[in-house]
Amino acid sequence: MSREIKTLCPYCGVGCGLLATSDGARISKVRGDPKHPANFGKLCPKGASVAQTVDVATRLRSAFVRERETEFTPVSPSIAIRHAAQRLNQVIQTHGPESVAFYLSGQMTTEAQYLAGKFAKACLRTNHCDSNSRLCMSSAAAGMNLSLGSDGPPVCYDDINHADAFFFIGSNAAECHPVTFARVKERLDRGAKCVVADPRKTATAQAAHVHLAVRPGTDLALLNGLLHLLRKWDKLDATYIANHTDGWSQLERILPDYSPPRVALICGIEEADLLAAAQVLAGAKRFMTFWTMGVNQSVLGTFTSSAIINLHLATGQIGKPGAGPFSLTGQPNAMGGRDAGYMSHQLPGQRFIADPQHRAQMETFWNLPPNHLQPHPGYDAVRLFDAAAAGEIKAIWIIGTNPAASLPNLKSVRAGLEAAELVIVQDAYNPTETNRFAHVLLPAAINLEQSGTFCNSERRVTLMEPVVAPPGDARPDWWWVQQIAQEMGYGRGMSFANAAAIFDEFARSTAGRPNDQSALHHKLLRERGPQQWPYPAMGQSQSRRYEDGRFPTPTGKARLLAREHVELDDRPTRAFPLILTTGRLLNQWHTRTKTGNVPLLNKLDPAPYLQMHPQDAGELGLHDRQHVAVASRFGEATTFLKLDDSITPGVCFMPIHWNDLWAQGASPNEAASNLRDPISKQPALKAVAVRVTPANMTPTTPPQLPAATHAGALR
Ligand SMILES: Nc1nc2c(c(=O)[nH]1)N[C@H]1C(S)=C(S)[C@@H](COP(=O)(O)OP(=O)(O)OC[C@H]3O[C@@H](n4cnc5c(=O)[nH]c(N)nc54)[C@H](O)[C@@H]3O)O[C@H]1N2
Ligand SMILES: Nc1nc2c(c(=O)[nH]1)N[C@H]1C(S)=C(S)[C@@H](COP(=O)(O)OP(=O)(O)OC[C@H]3O[C@@H](n4cnc5c(=O)[nH]c(N)nc54)[C@H](O)[C@@H]3O)O[C@H]1N2
Ligand code: SF4
Ligand SMILES: [Mo]
Repeated sequence: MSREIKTLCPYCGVGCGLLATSDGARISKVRGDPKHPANFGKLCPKGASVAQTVDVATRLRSAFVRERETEFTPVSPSIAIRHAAQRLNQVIQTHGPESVAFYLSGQMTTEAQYLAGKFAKACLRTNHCDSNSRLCMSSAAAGMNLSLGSDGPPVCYDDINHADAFFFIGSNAAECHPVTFARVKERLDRGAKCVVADPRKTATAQAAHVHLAVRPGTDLALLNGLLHLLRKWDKLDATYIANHTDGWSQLERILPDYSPPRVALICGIEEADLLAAAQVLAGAKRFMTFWTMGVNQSVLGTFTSSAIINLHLATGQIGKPGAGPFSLTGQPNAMGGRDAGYMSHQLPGQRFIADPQHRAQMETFWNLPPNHLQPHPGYDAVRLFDAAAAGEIKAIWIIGTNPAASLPNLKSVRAGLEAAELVIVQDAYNPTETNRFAHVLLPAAINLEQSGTFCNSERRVTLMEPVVAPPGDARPDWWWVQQIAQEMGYGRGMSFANAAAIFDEFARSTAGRPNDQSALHHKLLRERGPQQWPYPAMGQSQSRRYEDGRFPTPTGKARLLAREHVELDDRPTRAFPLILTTGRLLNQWHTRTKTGNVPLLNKLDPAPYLQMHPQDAGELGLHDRQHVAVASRFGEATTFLKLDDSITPGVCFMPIHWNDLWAQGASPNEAASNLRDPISKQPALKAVAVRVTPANMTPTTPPQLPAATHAGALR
């Protein structure tokens, strides 16, 4: 008998609720949940077609093991678990616990993120446990922590209904957060105003009243320039500044350097456009600023995030309906992961490894002896693979991410994966660029096949219910972690009956913290529907933070931070005259393991390319659809040329979705910069100086695993 079950879209951080109809074996229909506050029934093409990614030929249905150089052999879950546990124990005995690293993902459930982090940091005692949030939101998180005293956006989706101006900076929300953008679009249709800062005339920019086609890496100058104008026009909120912030005098001191002519010059925009943008903000009763990777993935990502927050603090545009800085969440559960402490400098409940009090609190919570937790933050994602290449990290366990495609510095990533004695990859699909490096390959259940929670962009926790059973031997991510932990002898503290029990422990760990969700549990979420944290509210509003003007900093005030623009190291030179930026397309998801299975999505966004202005192509003697090599001082990628005058001359763009499985060397990350933000350690994936020349590109045939019906696998 068919039933309609409540679950969640597995793609972006908008976190749309889904209703999936299934007879338990097959999903016959998916529609948007009309009651879910993230989407009220709406879905974008990815969410609407998600049923076509479940029972597909590329699902990983069995565990595999591979001894060095030999072929993959299908094995039963119990053999895989025993093998992984033995090999991990061997590595730890020979090289110590800190030779083991974990690389986790914002696409795992909070339960799996929490359990994997606990296993690494509390059981094994290695802090080398990072996640792909390092590539995604670590600058935004660092900016929010520094400026506001806590991670997590202050606003909610409903604020969109109360704002009369919107500023998108480094965000192509029309393609990357389409359902949220549709809400903004409705407001624009009724007269609200919109400014977009992006070097490309994206779908988002096309909806804007003012499009600032900034030179990559100049957003900080732009933001200081806007604040300069708002101050000059007497649009600041002196009372709010005085009562609720620290640092105004230092910030005020740097503003005169950001005069309109200078800012226009730095950003490569017209002064009139800068003034028009400032007028939109000055004329708004309430405005919201959305930012994502165009800001975060830069050496200035943390500073620029703080500069966005400055704009809101100085104008008092925060803590009230329709106002506030909104860092949109990339992955569906990146917020849950940061709440669960899945980065190498974090512990659960927005605690930090480097803080002795926070370590002591978690030692008590986890029943560990004092000083059990390692006191130093572990390696970030990039350093972790470098350390593997250098022979320091000997075992890497990768869950729900595809680093051999998505990290910069790919040569080092591959070298690290080759050099490691033990690579465990837990993925739901095969092939991927990373799977071929595995010694142990574990088949994961996806989120339509398990119960667990995701926390979306507006801090809303939704429970997903299993719609169909996982195929073959696939199991939830937390289950694999728990089984291997128990096999290694960590029974205590790693014996949960189900995802709900893990959630309960995670939720308790947040009690009294800024992201308190200690009163949430699966049953409540099932009965009352998705909820925002803080929960319990403790007298605060759940939908909007900081309404009382108090911030979780030592002084109770938010920090205005004076951050100066500096020129990027990767400026164009004679040898590398263009700036390459990278990003997303509406109908593809990251490395395409899911969206690659959906015919309609592949018809809409079929192939990789390098987007270039015809004027640049003319000067370089290149023509449309030609194969080209894109070389930087770090490496070289190959792709097709696509001429398009919606991009700023001097800048070119490659989507990130097509990597080695498409064609050897197709990933833009072959040429990515290895520079990083010094505070958040976030890689500067949005700007690298390149040269583009004619080349040849050869398609790859994907590597195959031997067929394994789970019944036939080695037991
Ligand atoms: N369809 C789809 N949606 C997705 C995803 C997906 O794979 N596909 N992934 C999800 C994830 S994990 C994330 S993190 C988000 C990312 O969401 P976004 O950040 O909106 O997406 P990107 O395309 O990475 O980058 C946004 C824009 O930054 C611009 N940009 C580049 N350099 C600069 C700069 O220096 N300054 C400014 N102002 N802009 C710049 C680029 O031209 C690009 O249009 O999307 C999420 N949603
Ligand atoms: N040049 C450049 N590089 C970038 C970016 C950019 O803008 N430019 N963006 C960066 C950002 S923001 C991000 S978030 C990353 C994304 O990069 P990745 O995280 O590497 O991308 P995905 O393709 O989403 O990888 C997820 C993997 O997990 C698998 N999977 C899916 N569901 C499950 C599950 O439930 N369990 C398990 N175990 N596996 C599952 C998928 O098959 C896939 O192999 O890329 C980063 N890299
Ligand atoms: S907007 Fe994001 S969460 Fe919503 S359906 Fe599309 S991909 Fe899924
Ligand atoms: Mo991301």
